[in-house]
Amino acid sequence: MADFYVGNKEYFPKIGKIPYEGPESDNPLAFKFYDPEKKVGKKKMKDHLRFAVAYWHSFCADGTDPFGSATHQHPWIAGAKSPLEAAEHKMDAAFEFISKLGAEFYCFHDRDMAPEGASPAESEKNLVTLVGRAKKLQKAAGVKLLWGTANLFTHPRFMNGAATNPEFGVVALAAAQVKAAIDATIELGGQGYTFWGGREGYMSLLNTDLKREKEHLARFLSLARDYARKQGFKGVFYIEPKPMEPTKHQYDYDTETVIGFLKTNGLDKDFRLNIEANHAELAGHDFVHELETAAAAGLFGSVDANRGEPRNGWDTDQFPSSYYETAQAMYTILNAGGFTTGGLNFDAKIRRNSVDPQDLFIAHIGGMDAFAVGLEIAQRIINDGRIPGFVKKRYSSFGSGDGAKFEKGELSLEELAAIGQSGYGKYGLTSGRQEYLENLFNQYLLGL
Ligand code: XLS
Ligand code: NI
Ligand code: NI
Repeated sequence: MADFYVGNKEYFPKIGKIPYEGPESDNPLAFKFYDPEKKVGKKKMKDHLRFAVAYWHSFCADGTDPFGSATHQHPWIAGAKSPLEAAEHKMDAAFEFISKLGAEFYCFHDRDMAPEGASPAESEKNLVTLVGRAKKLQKAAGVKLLWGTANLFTHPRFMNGAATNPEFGVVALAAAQVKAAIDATIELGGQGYTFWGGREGYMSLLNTDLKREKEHLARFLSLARDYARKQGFKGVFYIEPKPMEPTKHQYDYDTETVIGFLKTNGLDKDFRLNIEANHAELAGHDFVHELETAAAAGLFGSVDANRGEPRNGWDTDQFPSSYYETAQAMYTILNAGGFTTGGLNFDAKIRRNSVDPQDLFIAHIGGMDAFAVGLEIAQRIINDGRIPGFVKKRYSSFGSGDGAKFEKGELSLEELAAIGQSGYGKYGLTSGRQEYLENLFNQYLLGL
């Protein structure tokens, strides 16, 4: 068990590689359902699920909340002589954790990995140094980068926004940061690059030119896309919708809003959606609604896997645990063809009072098990065919004859009206059978 680490020092010495032990196991540090090599449908579990660890929550967050100070003692911080050295230790711990957990991917913000310097040039130099280390550790740990991003919300200079800041100078500074973060993502072989518009929105319309800010956002994203493509980036750009927090209103409110924005600005060829469960909830939607909406537009990309606390109105970022939700999500994802460049990124944090080193492992194990269960249920629903068959049949009147003509745009409103009148009294009272389908879903949930 000992000596299993990839950096210069072992930071989780009491914990070895997390094994799969099956549903009967009472070992909290083992998978009960996530069996990476197990085949589900045509692919292995690990290739369906493409789990990623979020650098920021797992290795940077320390339990601080608006009412209290840090509770998590990170052993990798102690003894470091400079912020850069602390970042190196943190990185060693991160890759040790990810490889012990057996996740294939990770995601990061520039500032999670490397400290801000005294100038943009120094910040970039710090990032380049840490990226060099990450490249080696990725190889040693067998871990890949799902996506990178720039933190354009923590520093005070971004208090009025980044790409949508009313001061041009700040927009330009944000560009310097994004350029460096794109370079880092390319260098690390990242399969995606994410934009989450933390402060791209407004606190009050009394001081905001909304039209101009949205145009600036579109311009900024286009420039970033063009730069990355010029540098040879082949991956996917993601927008991660969230309705609010920290702003009163974020321009990337929800999936439907982002689809409209991307299409309006000609960005829908390069950008897809990165959907976060907790953000869906804050927007007043089910997680599966957001997934289905993105998939319907052909713009589904990736997932920030977490859950909210339905009675709270903020981004609690808890680890996913509901089989009902993971099954619904995986059913939609499988129907959309599964992940290509995307994956399930645990944008989730352990609670402030989860202070044991093993809590971080246990949280991820639970999240991975929950999605493994969801995947198996979803595959069961597809194999059995009753639910998809029901939906297909429900729309079968569009499969031929006048219904098919309507779909192809071959009927005028007059023709449609005449067909309607001739069929009067024959249609409309077909049961949607929602309760039957919900009961079926519950049976699949129990594996019956
Ligand atoms: C915050 C977001 C953030 C993004 C990455 O609410 O979820 O963590 O995923 O910037
Ligand atoms: Ni997120
Ligand atoms: Ni979030």
